[in-house]
Amino acid sequence: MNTWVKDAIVYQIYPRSFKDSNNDGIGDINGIRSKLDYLQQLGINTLWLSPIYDSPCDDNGYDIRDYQAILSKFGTMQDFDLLLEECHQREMKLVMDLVINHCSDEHEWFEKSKQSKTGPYADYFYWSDEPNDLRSVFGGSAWEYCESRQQFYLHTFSKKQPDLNWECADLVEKIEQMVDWWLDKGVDGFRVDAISFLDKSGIEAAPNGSFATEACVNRPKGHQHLQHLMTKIHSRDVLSVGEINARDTEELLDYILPSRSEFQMAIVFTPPEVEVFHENLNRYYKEQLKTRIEVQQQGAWNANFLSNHDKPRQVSLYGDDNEFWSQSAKALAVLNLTQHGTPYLYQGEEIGMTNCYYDDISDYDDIDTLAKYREQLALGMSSNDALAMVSKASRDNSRTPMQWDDSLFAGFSDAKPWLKMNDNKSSINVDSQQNDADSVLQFYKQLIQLRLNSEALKTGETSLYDTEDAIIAYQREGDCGTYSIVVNLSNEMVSAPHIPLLESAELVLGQELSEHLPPYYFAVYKS
Ligand code: TEU
Ligand code: CA
Repeated sequence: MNTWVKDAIVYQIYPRSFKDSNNDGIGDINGIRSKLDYLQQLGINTLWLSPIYDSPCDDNGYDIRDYQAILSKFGTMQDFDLLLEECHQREMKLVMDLVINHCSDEHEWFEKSKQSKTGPYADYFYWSDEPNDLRSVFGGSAWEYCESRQQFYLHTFSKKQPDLNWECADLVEKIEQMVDWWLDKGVDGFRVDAISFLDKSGIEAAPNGSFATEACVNRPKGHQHLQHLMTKIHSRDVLSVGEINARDTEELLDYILPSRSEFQMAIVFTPPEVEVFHENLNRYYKEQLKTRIEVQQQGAWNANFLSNHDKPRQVSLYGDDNEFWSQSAKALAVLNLTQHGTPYLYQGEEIGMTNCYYDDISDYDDIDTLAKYREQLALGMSSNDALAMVSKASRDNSRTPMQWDDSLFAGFSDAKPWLKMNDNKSSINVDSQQNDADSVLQFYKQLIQLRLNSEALKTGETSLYDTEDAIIAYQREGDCGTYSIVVNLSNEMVSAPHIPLLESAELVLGQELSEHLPPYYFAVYKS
């Protein structure tokens, strides 16, 4: 693995919501270019862009119509080339989002495949005369009938996202050519989307009513395809991170053990019903931490994150976006930036952006949210209850426009944004935190510098202290010393753990340990 990957601080940008440079209400590439100084001053050295390719945007770009063209609403290929050049001038890396489990039904490959059962594109997708009753992630059947071909095609996600057939050598060659084309342009790696489902051999035998994702998840040929593709990609000086559905540590290690030649690290998708609706998030988080430690002990690297474009905002999910908003945002930052592995920040987490609950379903955009809402109504739930339920886990919580200042559209745009702003933009925004020494933003800057300057926090050994539920405490040991991290991830006062090492350690961040730890207490000690 290239050393820069272990020094990376990755900042995920959801381009549609980051910064709108031409006032059409939609974020764009030139908007990102205008914020490179901000990102560099924050301490970011690597950007990951959610998809910017040409797309009908049924799933906001995760349905690609042309892998080698830029979505016109986001700008031009020339804009992209300038962004890439300006990142490199700043010694920042730029990682793209690679969506190759499926493409758009408007992609040329699908347009041609649906025209003929015998032509050169016939097998680029999964076609069936008599499909079973598999379910798609975004609701309804995972099979859609195509009049022109007189057959059904498989889509694990929306019907506008037909699954690509990785058993078709010609398709795989086309994908590898496209990947090489982006690498030749100088991009610095890929986050690879929904990549646990490439082997569809389990589909026929899948029980009726099961999700297509379950029928295809983490099967042998999927790994074989990945090893072939990723071996080529890793011949370059790149970062690779796979978005996977690992149901246990073994399935996770199958993707990230160096011996597997698949990914350098993984972002593990956790279904909302497991995380968002968990009854004790402290315990859930501690279990996650134990898995990370096991992964590290097995010799694998990992990706640390709390937020992304598919999850609610971390300060609302794990912290407290009300009484202890700032303290809990900082406590979560400590957890995200002091662990083994590459830390991933999601746009807006550095200023403590929160969930945004709309009071009308028509304000929501996300295909997944709307599908789940319809599903609940069909099950007989009232519209109010259905709205309350889906809004808690809605992916739109993390997609509200970035809050740059307290103006009408928060400095994101001069035009009405594509998605409703969060009302708290007047109090939570970059401008108001830039010159506030006690702000969440300034805290992130301090913490990022601490991490960048400490080998122990990047690659040091990790051991977990045995503490009661709300307290998460661990140490990171390296050649340059040992860091001890203590966090009270609750809104209650709790008794302090007894950690002898701290008696001779120096407080680097946070408050001195005392007999009782206040809500969302955090401390980083060095010894
Ligand atoms: O999300 C992946 C994803 O949703 C699946 O891994 C998950 O297993 C599924 O929801 C069932 O629980 C990625 C992108 O991050 C997301 O934004 C896209 O909507 C999705 O893939 C399709 O491209
Ligand atoms: Ca725009």
